[in-house]
Amino acid sequence: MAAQVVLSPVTRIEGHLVVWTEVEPVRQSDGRIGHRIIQARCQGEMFRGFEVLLPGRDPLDAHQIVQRICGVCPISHGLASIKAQEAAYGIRPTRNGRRLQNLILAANLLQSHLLHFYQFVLPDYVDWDAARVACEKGALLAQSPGAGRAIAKLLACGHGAPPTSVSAGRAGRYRLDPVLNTTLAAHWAEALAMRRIAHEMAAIFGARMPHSTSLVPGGCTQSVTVERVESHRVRLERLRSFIDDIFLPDVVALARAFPEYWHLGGGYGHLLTYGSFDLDEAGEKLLGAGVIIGGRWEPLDIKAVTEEVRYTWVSSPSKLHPSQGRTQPESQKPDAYSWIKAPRYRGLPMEVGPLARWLVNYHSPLPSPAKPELEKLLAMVGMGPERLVSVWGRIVCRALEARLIARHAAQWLGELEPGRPSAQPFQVVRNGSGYGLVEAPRGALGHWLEIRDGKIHHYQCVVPTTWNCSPRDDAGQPGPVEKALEGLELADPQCPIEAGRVVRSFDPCLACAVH
Ligand code: NFE
Ligand code: MG
Repeated sequence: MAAQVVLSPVTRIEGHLVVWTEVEPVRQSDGRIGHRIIQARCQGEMFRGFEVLLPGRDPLDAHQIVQRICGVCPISHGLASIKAQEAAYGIRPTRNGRRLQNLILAANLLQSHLLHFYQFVLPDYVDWDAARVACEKGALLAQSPGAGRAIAKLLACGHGAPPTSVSAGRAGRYRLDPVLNTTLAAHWAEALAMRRIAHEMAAIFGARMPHSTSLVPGGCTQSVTVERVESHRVRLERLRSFIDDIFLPDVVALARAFPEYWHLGGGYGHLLTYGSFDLDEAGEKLLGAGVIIGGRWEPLDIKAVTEEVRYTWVSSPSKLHPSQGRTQPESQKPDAYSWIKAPRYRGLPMEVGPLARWLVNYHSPLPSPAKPELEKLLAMVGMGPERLVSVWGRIVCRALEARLIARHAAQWLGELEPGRPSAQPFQVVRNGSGYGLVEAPRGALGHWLEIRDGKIHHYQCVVPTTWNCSPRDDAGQPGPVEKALEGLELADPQCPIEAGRVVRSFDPCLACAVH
């Protein structure tokens, strides 16, 4: 008989996501009775209304206002808005301006990727109580003095325990050996310090974090000085050594300890990316744009994006392209179950995020730095590329990406030209339109803007978590996270940690999703 298992709240980040699942009993390989998820529904529980409050305002306020969609990925929203404005005003950033925009976005992305693995993923796998006990007893000090010292320091400085997962403390669900368990717990704390460094890097050129005040259409108002470049460089070097020596090895070690998650949480495998980090005026990207549908690479067609709303609490029409999209809240709509819209690409639910960026580039006919990096990683963990559409695939691609972006950030920093202009002069047009596509840490982000009589007339955002956590569409097709949960077995429905691990591998941010 089917029963319901509800995860709420699911995320350890902004916003409220509830996952409703229907489960049926199933006999597990060890003979015990577990439960299998038959179907899942993602519910975004709140309404934000940025698309409603922007019309009527000065277009130059847009990139400030939209950064408030999120404190975790504000730079992505700011840049999507700036790119939409640059298209409307007919300008491009200066060389310094483009590199500064890249560097601020890169710092924000590195901060976010560390946050995801250490603060959101680890509490699902690390037994924090065991780490604390090991540390208090001093039992591990002899085996791993570094880990023991880091934990002792952490407890002494009052950070306390990380937020517990829905299932933390349940015996038998954790299986890391004590040294690795304690080491990862210590890195949880070290990652907090690394994230502060990343925020400082973003603030050096972004003027403040979160919510930069220096980003403008055409570049950045912060000038390039030798002092700023050096101040950024020392921080980036520190961050790079943490990413190379600790982050990536930690991800691989955790994946080795829980190898079944290479086979769990896959879903459709339809992937979409707009391409990330502009390398030149012509629009060449570090990681290219594209989609994968049914295992095959295709070029991106931005006209194929629509948003469906049959199950969303809005009364506006369905299947509109975002340049025409509307957001009219309707909390009493029959059958609707989420404030999140359902973006679709040619009618298909698409997963976005680091996995999409890396696998699209891996299968792309064009050269990409993602190919050799992924090849090496897959050889190291002994998996084929087909295993990447999984919990570990998402997490491993995020770590590889952190390493690649940090490396390129060092190059962009070296290419800055002190004394040269960081921004392009421009005029706000009285009438015009444009859209801006960015890869946010969590995936493809688009802002569509129309200006009439010098004011914002129309503004729509289609956001990474809107794609991933979308509800069913008009045809009843589940969203990517809903699909990834289908068939997943839960050992104990009172403690659905397997479902938490799958959902959190997408790194959902609900404040962004409902914007
Ligand atoms: Ni609130 Fe965001 C990112 C964006 S996710 S974190 O990354 O855009 O939907
Ligand atoms: Mg929207």
